[in-house]
Amino acid sequence: MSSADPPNASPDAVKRSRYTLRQLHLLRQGSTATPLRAIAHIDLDAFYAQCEMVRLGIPRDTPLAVRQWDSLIAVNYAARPFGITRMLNAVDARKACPNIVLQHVATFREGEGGRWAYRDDSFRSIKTDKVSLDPYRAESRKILKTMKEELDRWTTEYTDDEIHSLTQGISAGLEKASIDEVFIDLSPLIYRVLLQRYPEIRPNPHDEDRDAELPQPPTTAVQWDSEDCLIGLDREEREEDDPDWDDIVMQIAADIVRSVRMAVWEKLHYTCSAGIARNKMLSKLGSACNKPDKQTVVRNRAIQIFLGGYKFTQIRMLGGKLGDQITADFGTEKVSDLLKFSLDQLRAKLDDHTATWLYGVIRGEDRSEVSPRTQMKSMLSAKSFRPSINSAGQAEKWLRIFAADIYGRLVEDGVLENRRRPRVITLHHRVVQSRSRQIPIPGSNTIDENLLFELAKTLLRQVIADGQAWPCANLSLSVGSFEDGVGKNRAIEGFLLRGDRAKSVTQSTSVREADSTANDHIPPEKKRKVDIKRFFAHPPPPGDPTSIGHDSAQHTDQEVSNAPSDEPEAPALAPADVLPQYNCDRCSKSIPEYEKEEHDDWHFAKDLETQDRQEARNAQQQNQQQTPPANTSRRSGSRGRGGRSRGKPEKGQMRLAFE
Ligand code: DCP
Ligand code: MG
Repeated sequence: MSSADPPNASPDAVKRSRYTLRQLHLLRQGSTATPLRAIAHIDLDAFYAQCEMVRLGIPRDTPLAVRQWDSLIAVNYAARPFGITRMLNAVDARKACPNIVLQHVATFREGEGGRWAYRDDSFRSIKTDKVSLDPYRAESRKILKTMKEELDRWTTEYTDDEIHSLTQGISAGLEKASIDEVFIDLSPLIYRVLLQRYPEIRPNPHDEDRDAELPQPPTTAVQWDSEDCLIGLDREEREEDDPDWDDIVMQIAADIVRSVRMAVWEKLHYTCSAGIARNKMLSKLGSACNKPDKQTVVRNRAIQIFLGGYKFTQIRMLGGKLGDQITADFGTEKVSDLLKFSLDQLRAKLDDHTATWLYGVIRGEDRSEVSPRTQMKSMLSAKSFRPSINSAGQAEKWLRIFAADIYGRLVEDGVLENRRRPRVITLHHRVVQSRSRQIPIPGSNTIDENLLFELAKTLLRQVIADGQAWPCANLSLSVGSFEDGVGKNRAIEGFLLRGDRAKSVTQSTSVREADSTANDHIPPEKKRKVDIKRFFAHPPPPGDPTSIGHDSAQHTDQEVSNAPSDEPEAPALAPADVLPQYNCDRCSKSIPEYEKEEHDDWHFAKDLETQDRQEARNAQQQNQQQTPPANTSRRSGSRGRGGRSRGKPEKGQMRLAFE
């Protein structure tokens, strides 16, 4: 097969796909512009409950719920048939299921230092204890690591040398969305597998028309695993039709996700559910459809029927006032009803941007990116007091606990490796109304538990000196305004560079850190010469202009600053001497001719992304203008078909902060 095959040459000619070569190759960079994208959303089943089952070795068929004081915050699947939900309290849960295990979360305890522990009497110790989520965060980290390892295994196992050179440095992007859920952009990984399975689609400099439809894949049926839950096809589609490239992509995605879930089960004994679809919105709705321990595939040809069953108010951003307004304007909450309105009809009642965005969303369009670099902006540790506290001594005991809690989380965040550190510490306290005071964290000090405690005490003294400290009903400590440290900068360089060069930067910078004095004596000219030699030793990998070519030369300064100073030097050879160059009109970069197609694709994808982002921003602004802050919570959206509304926190229960 090649794109040189004439399209529609004769009735017997190769059947054409609905996708183009360009759309297929955009998978390589995980571009949001291709309809062939594959995104997975994986959500742990009854997460905190599973953590306790694993920790305590409790069999899966034993009903268990995790309690926080009298409330339930997680209910395992064995307990759910008894009607136990997070809405029940511990006493009612016990009535409904006398054999249920009610495990209290771990707590910090006033006066017992800064260490959390599981305690038999925590449930009646709300006055002296503070919840710790550390055990669940630790499990979450292990699960994430296992998922990454399994994805890496796919990256390394399923590539021959040619594919390696075509796809070097690219891998699946993973975004941690909360303590128990991740999004994975599988597109780059699937691209590798496709090239492996179908050598005929490997990039070819003679591909003339990249926008012509591809031939259909050389297969007549897709082998789905019997465990996969497939959403039925839209009305006009038929299962017996030959698969197109999107079906193949989804099937590979399902294989990868199944193996990731299996790895988590085999290594750590957690089950999780997944949704697989062409974007984040659809995959998230999908993962909630068949819980527990199942994966749901929303094929492109099934999107309309799938979404048609939802209320649009269940879709992200439509849960608040905007959703209410649309319901009132169009007299329905159903996606299927709204689909009957043309774009012009939507525009008649909504502003242009909202109308366009809504028109796309209910048709399953969502070009939001999976962004692996999401980071916490602040960390907070808090406690409410009933009755209020009245002395510095009492407050200080809690400050010690807050300092320990926050420090533990800073360590997880890489403060010891100097990846990131907070610059500001704030004490919040409530007497009648909430107030806060903050001070900078001195940059010269190593951050540890004691430093945080001392700074917190300083803030407390200031609050007391203000004369408005008691009776205190709520006290909390937070750190924020994070700055990146040396370690983090290195990680970003590794992210921006690709493949072997990224590896060599990472390796070399770590050497430099370990032996920085040894490198300091290398004179600048020496560093530059070695730099040029290394940089041109291999042609730069294809890809986006922000990560390759000229820009990356500046990174190579670091790459070479570790080169032994007595290393013999090869003559510098510029790529322009050996490869025909192409000058891009759009970004004025000069790149090797053979990368032109991919470079054009990059611009094409970026343009679409910019346009999407603008549309999303407009829709968000519109939503914010109409939605009061209380409704903007991550948890305000519902979980989809058969899903449970998160609603308000249960009585007596604080909404817990997620990462
Ligand atoms: N959580 C909480 N309070 C809430 C909601 C959730 O403390 N109001 C915690 C406990 C959950 C964890 O967050 O175990 C993950 O939340 P999910 O909504 O994913 O719920 P589960 O994982 O418990 O169940 P599911 O199988 O429905 O995902
Ligand atoms: Mg969950």
